[in-house]
Amino acid sequence: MSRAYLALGSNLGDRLHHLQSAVDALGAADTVEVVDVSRVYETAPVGGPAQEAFLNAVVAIDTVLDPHALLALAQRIEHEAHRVRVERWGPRTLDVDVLLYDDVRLDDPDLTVPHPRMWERGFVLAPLRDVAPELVDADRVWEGVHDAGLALTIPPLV
Ligand code: GSY
Repeated sequence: MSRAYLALGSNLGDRLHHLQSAVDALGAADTVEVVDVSRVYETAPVGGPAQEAFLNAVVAIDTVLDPHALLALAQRIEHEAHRVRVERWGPRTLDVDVLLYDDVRLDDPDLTVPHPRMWERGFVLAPLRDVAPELVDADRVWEGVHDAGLALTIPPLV
């Protein structure tokens, strides 16, 4: 069993619903156990065209999937959210990114772990700190990253 952390993001449509659907889909997979979910953060968009604010969160999971199979599951969940992304870095219904997978380091054409830009992104680090406080400096603050006062639910074990 491996511990992995996934970043969720949405800035199109019912953003909280998209994040909760992703958590529920992870919980429904018999290869994944959802261990913890972060608070939900409203975050100013980083990069890309002018666009709406994101909701971001991080999910801690235990899984028997290898990193590539986990990426395939993440992409299936994005697809099932009817992911819309008109342009690169533009608005999207749902992003599910593999951040960390145990201590694995991977640099494959389709998957880099740890996620190559995660350590410079407040919208990733603030929620990651909720579920893995040992990984992120307790004193750090990030401009444009605020607790949205919304909560995600961990699906019950089946
Ligand atoms: O993969 C990340 C998608 N994304 C985001 C995001 O999730 N949150 C914020 N605040 N900005 C972003 N820019 C991109 S691309």
